Amino acid sequence: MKKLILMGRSESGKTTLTQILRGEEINYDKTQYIKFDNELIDTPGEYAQTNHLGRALALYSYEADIVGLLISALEPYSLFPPCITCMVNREVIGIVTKCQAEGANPDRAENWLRISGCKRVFRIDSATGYGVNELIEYLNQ
Ligand SMILES: Nc1nc2c(ncn2[C@@H]2O[C@H](COP(=O)(O)OP(=O)(O)OP(=O)(O)O)[C@@H](O)[C@H]2O)c(=O)[nH]1
Ligand SMILES: [Mg+2]
Repeated sequence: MKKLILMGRSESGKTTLTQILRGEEINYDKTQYIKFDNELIDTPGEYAQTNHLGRALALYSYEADIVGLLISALEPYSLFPPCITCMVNREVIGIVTKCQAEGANPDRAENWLRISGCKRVFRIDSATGYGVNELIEYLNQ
């Protein structure tokens, strides 16, 4: 699998997605620091939510093959500015999480990710498994 780094606000579902991709049981585990393994880099939401820490994310992206920007379909606004993908020289994909949660608005979240520069956007729901296989196939290509 290509090495993926996940970025997005707290509660956007980064850690849950890493658990799904590793085939682990889902257990809530607040991310306190940037966590590396062979195929995944999980980051705390606070890095995306804090201006000076956000710059560190751009540097960490060079440890990965692909950058995943996450927005939950429940989020009321996007943290990612327009055209932010040019900050890194890695492929950047968008991942909309919580697509099947009550009140989800995946179209709005996908639109924000496209404005930020993501050419490819995956829609998933880690609670139901919706869309996860498509993402795994893509990472294995
Ligand atoms: N329904 C639904 N719930 C999800 C999904 N992804 C995550 N959750 C839930 O959302 C909450 C936060 O998920 P996390 O994966 O811990 O979020 P995170 O982005 O890692 O958050 P930080 O570690 O704080 O940055 C947990 O209660 C998850 O069970 C999803 O796709 N669908
Ligand atoms: Mg986390």
